[in-house]
Amino acid sequence: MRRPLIAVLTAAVLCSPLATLTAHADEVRSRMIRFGYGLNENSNQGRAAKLFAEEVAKASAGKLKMRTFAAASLGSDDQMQSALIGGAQEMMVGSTATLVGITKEMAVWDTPFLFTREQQADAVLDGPVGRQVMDKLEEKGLVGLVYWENGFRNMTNNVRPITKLEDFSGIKLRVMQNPVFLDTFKQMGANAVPLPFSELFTALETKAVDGQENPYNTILSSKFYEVQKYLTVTNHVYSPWIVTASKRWWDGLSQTEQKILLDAAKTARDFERQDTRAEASKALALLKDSGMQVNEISADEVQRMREQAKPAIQKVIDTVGQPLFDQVQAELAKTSN
Ligand code: KDG
Repeated sequence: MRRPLIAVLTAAVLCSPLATLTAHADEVRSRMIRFGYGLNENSNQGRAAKLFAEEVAKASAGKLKMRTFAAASLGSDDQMQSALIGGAQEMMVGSTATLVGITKEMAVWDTPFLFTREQQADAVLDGPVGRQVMDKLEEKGLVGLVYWENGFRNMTNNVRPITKLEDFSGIKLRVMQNPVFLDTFKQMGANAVPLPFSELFTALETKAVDGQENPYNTILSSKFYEVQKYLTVTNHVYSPWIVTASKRWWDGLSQTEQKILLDAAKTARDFERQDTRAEASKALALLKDSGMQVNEISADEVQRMREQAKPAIQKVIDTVGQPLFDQVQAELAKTSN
């Protein structure tokens, strides 16, 4: 019996290379995804990682199995970044600051005093220039999905309360492995010591360094209050985290699999920002209860810090280029309206 023309045409299309591509575009295969991060499981970073994995499993009917690895168990941020580039690990969340050696444009987010409110950071990071900087990762073998929030960074140390610029003098201060942080705190008069986050608690405990700077949530979840006496509220930098994937691995995913991961990363981002902000004020109260001596640095002294940080800000401009720096400033100006 002659088959209707439509049946013949349908069969031809379904067996065509286009159909095969389309089928692959929709395919969701069983995969194990290793997602590494540096903070403890009981932290804002850990809670967001857990939700991310749950959302991925839910959206893929359990086919995409994301296993989360806390406390730098897969390595420090820079080690995990290398593992993603080499294809030895699929995904991670970590600091943008440690990516500067891979993609120099990431340094723009380390600019001292760039943001003064979280809402400014959300608008700029989730806007066109945040995406533009993230896309620069691809040429180095990484795919940026979304930014999460580490938060505004504050100073802790065991030598003295920081009440004025001169109090930084001589403090051995651990900083992230990043030239802007190194320059900023050298300008402040501290003896800046770059170390991976995974080595920080031991360095504080053994007095290899006197102090460090991180958001309240991190100071609490990493138990720095056990080895740090003074906490000074400086809010000197807003730190983003960034969720990244191995490009070598990502490019092998179907469009549906990529969309599942991106949508889940965005859901986890929105949760993580809310959780981080809600927990930050609680963390500060708990740090005070733990016996840390907390002080606010005056607006005049913050202004002196801003002045002192100008050469470091110029170094950011020299590193990322004036056009990108100006683009970020233009996006920032839109948020204040
Ligand atoms: O792995 C931990 C890092 O992602 C992040 O917390 C970086 O703030 C950071 C620091 O001080 O190293």
